[in-house]
Amino acid sequence: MRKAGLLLFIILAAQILPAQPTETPEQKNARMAWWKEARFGLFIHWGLYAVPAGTYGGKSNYGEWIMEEAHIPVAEYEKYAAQFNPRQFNAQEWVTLAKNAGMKYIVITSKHHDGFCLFDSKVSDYDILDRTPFKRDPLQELAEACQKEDIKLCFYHSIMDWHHPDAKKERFEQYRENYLKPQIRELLTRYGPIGVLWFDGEWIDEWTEAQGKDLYQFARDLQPDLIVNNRVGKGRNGMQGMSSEAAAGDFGTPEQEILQEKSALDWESCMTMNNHWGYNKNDLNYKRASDLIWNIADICGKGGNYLLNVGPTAAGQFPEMAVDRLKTIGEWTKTNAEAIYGTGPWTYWNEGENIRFAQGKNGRVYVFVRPGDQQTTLLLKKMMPNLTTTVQLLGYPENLKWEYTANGLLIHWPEPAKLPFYDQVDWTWVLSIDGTPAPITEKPMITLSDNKEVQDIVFAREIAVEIKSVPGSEIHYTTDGTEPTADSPIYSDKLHFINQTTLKVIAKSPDKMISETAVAQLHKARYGLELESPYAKQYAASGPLSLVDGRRGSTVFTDGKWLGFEGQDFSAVLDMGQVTIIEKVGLSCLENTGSWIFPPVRLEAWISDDGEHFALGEEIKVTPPTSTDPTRIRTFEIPLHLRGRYVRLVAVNQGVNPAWHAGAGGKSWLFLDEVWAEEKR
Ligand code: FHN
Repeated sequence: MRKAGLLLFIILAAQILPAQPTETPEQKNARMAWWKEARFGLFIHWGLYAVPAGTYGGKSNYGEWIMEEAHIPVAEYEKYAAQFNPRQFNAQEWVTLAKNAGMKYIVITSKHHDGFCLFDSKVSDYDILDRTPFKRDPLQELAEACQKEDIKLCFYHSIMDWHHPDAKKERFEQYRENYLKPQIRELLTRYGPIGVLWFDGEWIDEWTEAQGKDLYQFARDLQPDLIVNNRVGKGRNGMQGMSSEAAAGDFGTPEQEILQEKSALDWESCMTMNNHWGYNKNDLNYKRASDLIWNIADICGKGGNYLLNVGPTAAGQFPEMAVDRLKTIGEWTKTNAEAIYGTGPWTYWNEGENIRFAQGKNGRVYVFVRPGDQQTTLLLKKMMPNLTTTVQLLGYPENLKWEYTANGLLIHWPEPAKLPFYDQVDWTWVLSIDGTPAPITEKPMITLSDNKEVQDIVFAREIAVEIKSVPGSEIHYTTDGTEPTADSPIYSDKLHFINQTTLKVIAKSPDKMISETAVAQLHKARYGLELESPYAKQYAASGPLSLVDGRRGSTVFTDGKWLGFEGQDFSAVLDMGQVTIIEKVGLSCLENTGSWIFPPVRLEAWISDDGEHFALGEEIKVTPPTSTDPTRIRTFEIPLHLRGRYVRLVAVNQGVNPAWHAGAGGKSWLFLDEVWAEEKR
């Protein structure tokens, strides 16, 4: 009886206790060490979408989303599999190109959103072995080549799946338990040690943070040393990519962007070389190698990793323009390896726009410099030399001359023709210096009278700001956007503004270096505006006055410039300040139906002299979209030529997504930025 009781206790305990003891920070750091050291990896988006190569139905701007964006029926899309026969695929060649570029790991799409598996899955026949004439497992061949070249093999795997019939709504649990997790098991038990599982497509309504935590643990139980990105759960903050530390996943994933400042968190910026992740034969808009190199420098200064993407062709080759850039990058990483791998953020991460710092384990500070053409000297204000300081330029045979002046460390630059890579445009050179951080005055803070910090604000008629700094420091400022210096006006009391202003402020304590510059953009609203409809807090821009600050949102709906209205009409009253002839009113909105963002179905303009009694001036109807077209910004204007002081602008939301839409019946969004009224000149 006792034995049975003990056995029962062990079984019950196994169900309750976590599969693995909670990892200590030291254990996590040990697990992440190779990844942090690696700094630079290759992203590969490869699949059936390489067959149409971006073109379908007379349009040619597609990438790996072609099945969704071109509304290709599943049965038709599946036919690409019979054409997918990458005879020129050579795993060794791909791995060698990555290694010679200085990349230490490769993340390849084992399955993207289209559901096609680039490996031989036993839980599906929608894979490269069963559906294509290729009959080989490229992931197996890559695993062998990566092992041979000491490159970490990693997999990108999409949670979202447009092909599997269960991957939505009430049958999603069956998909997750009987398909998604079994495939993760295949990927983690068949190809040897895997460096990273890079999840994506987590934004779907069916996926939850709890499922993410479960999938994270499921994967780590299969390979305890595995690293998993933060898209395994729902913690990601849009394309900015970072999440709270409590969220599932080991690192943040900024996409097509780099963090604004250094971060002590683990993060990796993923970017394309051109404008598409998947191969688009018409997209020749590749970034310059020197710009891709500067991204590495910028990321080194901010303590992150760089995952740079290539979209191979259906024949199995990297596009020539991608190969060209990988080779140039490789020359740079080879020369500057000691500044890239295993370094971390220094005390300061930058000095202006064209200097980044990184700290080496050897105590030396690396300075990434992207100078102008006629560079003869370089002034570093944030670094103090020692008596024995040497300044080396990596790849250059002699130490550089320097002197320490009142303004900082002045370094004499070699003659251009003597520089390594001197013929490259906008090149990044790297210095190695055994200097120490110069003491710097703490950055001042620009606040409103309620002590709320101001960085970017819209005001109606006037605004007053105060500047706070460390006691004993002198505060200097400019209001024309120029950089303040010790010769700029001294701040003594509250500043008042009635016009658009860029306020820049520095502080200077005795025996310390001038502080970083604090900047506040003060935007004056072009009109009085009273917003009459509630907007979503997660799409609030800088508040209602963002609609009349003259700045427009981009096509990225998460850029912080748009006001979002979920299932809600928009209504606001513009105050022209006096009775006048109002020629027209207008607004700009975002159309991104893939993200449930639709244009209004009707616009109305109502006029009033007193702000109380309004009469309908004009209304226009808008034809709703009938398909998911590329994201665009749309502008609408209503001609009025009417006398009045106030104009109420109403934009009627279509309410719910139309029947043709993947999210049919869901609440439609209105994203608006900039509403305006034009007076008779
Ligand atoms: O939808 C995907 C996209 O196709 C691509 O895979 C990128 C790469 O990170 N991730 C998603 C968009 O955020």
